Amino acid sequence: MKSKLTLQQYTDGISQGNRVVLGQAITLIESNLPDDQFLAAQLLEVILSKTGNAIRIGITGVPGVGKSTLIELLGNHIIASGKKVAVLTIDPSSQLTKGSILGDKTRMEDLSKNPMAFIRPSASGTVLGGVANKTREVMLLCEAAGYEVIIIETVGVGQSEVEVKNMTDFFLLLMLAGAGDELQGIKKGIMEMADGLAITKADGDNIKQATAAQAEYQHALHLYPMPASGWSPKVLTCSAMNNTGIDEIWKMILAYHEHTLASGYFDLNRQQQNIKSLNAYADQLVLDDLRKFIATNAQVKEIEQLVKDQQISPLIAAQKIQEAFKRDIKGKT
Ligand SMILES: Nc1nc2c(ncn2[C@@H]2O[C@H](COP(=O)(O)OP(=O)(O)O)[C@@H](O)[C@H]2O)c(=O)[nH]1
Ligand SMILES: [Mg+2]
Repeated sequence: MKSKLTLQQYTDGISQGNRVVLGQAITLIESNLPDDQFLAAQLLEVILSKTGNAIRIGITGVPGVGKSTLIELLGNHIIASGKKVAVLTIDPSSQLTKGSILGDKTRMEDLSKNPMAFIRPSASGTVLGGVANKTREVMLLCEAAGYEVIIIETVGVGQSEVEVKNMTDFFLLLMLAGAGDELQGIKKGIMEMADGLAITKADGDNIKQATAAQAEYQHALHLYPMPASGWSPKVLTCSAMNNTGIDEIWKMILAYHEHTLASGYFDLNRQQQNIKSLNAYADQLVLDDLRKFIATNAQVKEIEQLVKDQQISPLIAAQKIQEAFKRDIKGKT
């Protein structure tokens, strides 16, 4: 599909907080057509000065822990305090199952009807530039459109939570009481990444267990060294069913925000995240060039044949390709 709007129309629409245009701009960003990508890059450049003002929250946890249900309530709660909220979901499995995003949509039905909210499932894993940078770009568009809080939901499996940690200010890990860490599929290192933990479904017969888990995790977190943020992660309990603990979660995020703004860590972290994003783009661009070179260069074909015939080792062959690639670049500049 060809993009129908001009750069000016995208920019104006987004500045006015026009949700339809915002949606179209996101589609543009997610497009793999070279023309669209060119326009998308320009758009991101133009809106840059209007970005960065939101509180960016990442929420992770195994499927079924209650992320979407909590986000619906938390989103409405934040909106009630007067802030516009955008929710982006990254679900690596959605491509296969096709079910979970639909499920999310229904569970966030209430929030999605709220004119102060914007909900968007992320592009699947096939987009150029990777899911992480695409999600980041979508987040920037939402900020330029006036959303003051961005919530990114990601499933706590695979690489995505590291990527989400790298694009958010506050990383919230949701846990179930009574299930061991292994059972929950929580990889080592995720706990250390969290700025806050919430034990979900603390309702009915589960309340006692949830409170016990809260103490247990709080103790476990104390054993970790103090994070660079200077903020010691808190553990809370919550129930979306009973609507309890939601305000506490929001207050924790605000306290973190104030704490890190005052210490300077907030800006430092954002700067480091910008550099990480730059590095990811740079890797991607150089890799694209290299792949193109490998696919088309005659000398590479000869080197490949030598590897097939066991005349040279793959490592030496790779070094030869690197040298040929460098010569090729030099020849062009
Ligand atoms: N008892 C109880 N069930 C909940 C709560 N929050 C979510 N659930 C249920 O847990 C299931 C998974 O919730 P969902 O939000 O889709 O989890 P996600 O996969 O982490 O996004 C759903 O059936 C919810 O109704 C809660 O606070 N209490
Ligand atoms: Mg979900």
